[in-house]
Amino acid sequence: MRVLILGGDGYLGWPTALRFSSRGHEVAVVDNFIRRRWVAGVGSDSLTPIRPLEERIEAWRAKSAGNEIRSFVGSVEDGDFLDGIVAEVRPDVVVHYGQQASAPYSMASRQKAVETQHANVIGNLNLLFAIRDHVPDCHLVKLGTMGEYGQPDIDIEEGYIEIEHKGRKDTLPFPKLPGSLYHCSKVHDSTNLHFACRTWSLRATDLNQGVVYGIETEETARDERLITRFDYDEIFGTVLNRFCLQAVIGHPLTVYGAGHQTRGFLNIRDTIACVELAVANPAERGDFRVFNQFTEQFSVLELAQLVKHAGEHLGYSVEIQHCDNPRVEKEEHYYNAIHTKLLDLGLEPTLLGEELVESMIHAIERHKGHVIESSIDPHTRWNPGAPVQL
Ligand code: USQ
Repeated sequence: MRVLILGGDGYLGWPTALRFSSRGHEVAVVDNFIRRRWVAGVGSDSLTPIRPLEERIEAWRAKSAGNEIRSFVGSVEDGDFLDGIVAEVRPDVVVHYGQQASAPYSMASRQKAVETQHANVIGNLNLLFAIRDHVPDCHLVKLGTMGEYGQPDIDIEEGYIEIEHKGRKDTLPFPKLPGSLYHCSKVHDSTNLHFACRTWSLRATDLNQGVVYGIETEETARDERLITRFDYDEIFGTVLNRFCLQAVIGHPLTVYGAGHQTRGFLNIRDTIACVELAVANPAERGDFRVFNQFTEQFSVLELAQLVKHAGEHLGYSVEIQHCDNPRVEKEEHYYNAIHTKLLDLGLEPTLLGEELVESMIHAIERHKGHVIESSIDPHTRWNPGAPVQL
């Protein structure tokens, strides 16, 4: 297959490119390196020393005995650029990771909120038109987020819910309660994708992914030059990655508020497995499929306790600190999200346990000299006008 990966220089995009290339597919990646610049702009850097894209691609060619990955440098927000690439590559599959993926970034200022929604919504829209005009049979695999649903007081279904209302019944998109302006952008994307599938008979799978953790995949572990990025700062780091790093450098674990916020989580290795499964089992023409892509639910406090336990087992002294919650989010809530569709396709989850946390801690130890500690504590408040709760 010809596989086009948007955001192919990123945390998940790069390992995905390696996986499809290792399976013998023709892979092309698009990236404008904005994630590298965004992270530098908030005063941080990837913990892992990632190489420039061309060096990574060269290292992969050497390691894989000649596999080529084509690269295109530019922004998905540039509709003519993206249109030209889709016309040239004629992909069978597009995997779209090329977005601003941080909730705190989108809440930091008006400019950053506008930048997020523009990058995400316009980039996705440009892609839908390019697919319609050049490769209408192509399967679009788009990264969505579990955060589109929020935390309603009912079970969360996979994309759709059957509703009975005033004696009539229909199956409709599950209601959305996004938790940040970033999450709102993903809701807008889902609406546009669904519309494009209904109107132009495109085929798309929206992977509503939970919070990803982990540092390496089968392919990135094959050579130091193939490593993927690992963020731990307050804006771009996700919670379990942050806690593991905090344990290693002796920083108290930053639990926001009570810590009973519950989310779906998955290992980076499972992200790649889920994308492979979605690609191997494409949506039908006209079908907008939604998969809830996570393997286990945890509260933030449960994760902190797990990291404390694993860290102490390795000889670290680990303190859990309940900070004033910089976000506006429920800290006590019901949470039960259905996630059977990927399991039905054959996903074998990598379950989180102390051993896995210890292996992450060991991987972090190798790079701890690069940590920029000033980027860790939370400063980005969802509602800067509200009084701080101490
Ligand atoms: N949290 C802490 N302490 C921290 C960092 C976070 O308690 O140091 C809490 C947050 O308040 C939140 C939870 O942990 O309740 C998750 O936060 P996160 O920063 O790990 O993840 P989030 O902002 O939700 O976003 C991440 C990815 C995003 C993806 C989303 C999936 O950055 O791209 O869409 O996870 S989901 O959470 O299911 O919406």
